[in-house]
This record gives sequence, C-alpha cells and structure tokens, in this order.
Amino acid sequence: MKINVNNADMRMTVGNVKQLPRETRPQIALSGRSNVGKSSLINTLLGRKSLARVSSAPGKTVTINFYDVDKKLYLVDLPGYGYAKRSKESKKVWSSLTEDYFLKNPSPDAIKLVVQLIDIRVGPTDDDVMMINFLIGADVPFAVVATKTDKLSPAQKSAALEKLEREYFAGTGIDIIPFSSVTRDGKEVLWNRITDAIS
Ligand SMILES: Nc1nc2c(ncn2[C@@H]2O[C@H](COP(=O)(O)OP(=O)(O)OP(=O)(O)O)[C@@H](O)[C@H]2O)c(=O)[nH]1
Ligand SMILES: [Mg+2]
Repeated sequence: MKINVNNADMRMTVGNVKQLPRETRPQIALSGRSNVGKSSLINTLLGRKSLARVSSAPGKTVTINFYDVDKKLYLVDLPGYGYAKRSKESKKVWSSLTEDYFLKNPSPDAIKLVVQLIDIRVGPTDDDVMMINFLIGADVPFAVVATKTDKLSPAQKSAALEKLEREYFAGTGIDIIPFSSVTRDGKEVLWNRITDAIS
C-alpha cells in the first residue's frame, strides 16, 4: 500500500468512549508510559516537527488523539500511564479511557496493531508488563518498540536488545523494534510493520 505520509493531520481529540469513531479505517495505537516518547514517535513517523504535542511535563496527554494519515489509517496517541499517583492495591494503571478504547470501542476490528513503547534503557516496568498482559488478554495484536536508542552506544544497544529478548520475550514471537525519534533509527522497519498490519 502506498501511503503519502505528508498528507497527515490531527483529526480528533477524544475524551470519552462515545466520541470514538465508528469507521472501518485501520487504527494503529501507541501505548506506553508517560514520557516514553509516543507523541515524538508519531512526529517521526510523519516526518513532522510538532504535529503531535510533545509533553513539557509528563502525564499531559489525557485524551486520545487521532492523526489521520492519507485517509488510509489513523495513528492513535493513547494517554500515557504510570505517572499519576495511585494506590498500591489499584491493579489498573492505565486510564479508564484507555481501557474503554480496547474494551468498549464501537469499531474494535479497526484496531489493527498496538505499538507498545518501552524505554530501551529501562526495559519493561511493572506497568508495562501489566499493559502487555492486558493486550494479550484482550487479544489485541501488538509490536514492542524499544525507544530512545540514541541514548546508548551501538554496543550497549545490542546488549540491551538481547537482554530484553532473553528476559521478557523469548519464545513469544513478539517483535522488538529498536527506535529513536532523534536519529530516526527504526522508522522504516516500523512503517513496514504498520503497513503489514493494515494490508
Ligand atoms: N533522546 C531521546 N529523547 C526522546 C525520544 N523520544 C522522545 N524523547 C523525549 O522524551 C520526552 C517525552 O516525549 P513525548 O513524545 O512527549 O512522550 P509521550 O510518551 O508522548 O508522553 P505523554 O504524552 O506524557 O504520555 C520529550 O522530552 C522528548 O523530546 C528519543 O527517541 N530519544
Ligand atoms: Mg504524548
């Protein structure tokens, strides 16, 4: 599929499950803790500086923002989790809006792929593991993007990827895509994964 990434705009901001679009257009959703780089990744994929608002303070994006790409797909910027204070007993770390996006979406079949971001230097946090288990339980296809690779040397990057694979994803068949919004490392690979998911 040929996608003109220059033909992209911010289409809608959703604060409530009732506002979610009833459309078959494929959706690729970005999930991850606050500050991990979801909005920056959208800008990088679209070759734009600031179409998606990059947080000055973590936890800013509390709505779901839909970016239309060439009328062929939506990139969906989900609220970051893991920032707001919460009680230790609380099992759910992501917002109820995020949960509704997956469980009460009027067009669930339009969700073709979740791009789950983790910081390559930190590895999956407890919250990330919970999110990934939620996605597995909800039967949503996802790929893992290990972001901010620019902060590591090439040797450190290989070691970190190998460790991630070995400790968390061995034998799961889950892709880990190294990525950086600073160097654009992984942009091509991620676009290929996205176009595969929607074709
Ligand atoms: N070095 C480096 N910094 C990055 C990268 N991606 C994002 N950042 C920085 O990390 C901070 C957070 O980035 P955002 O894209 O706003 O993160 P977010 O996941 O959208 O955060 P929330 O909207 O709060 O959920 C910003 O200061 C970015 O400039 C990256 O690949 N490399
Ligand atoms: Mg954001």
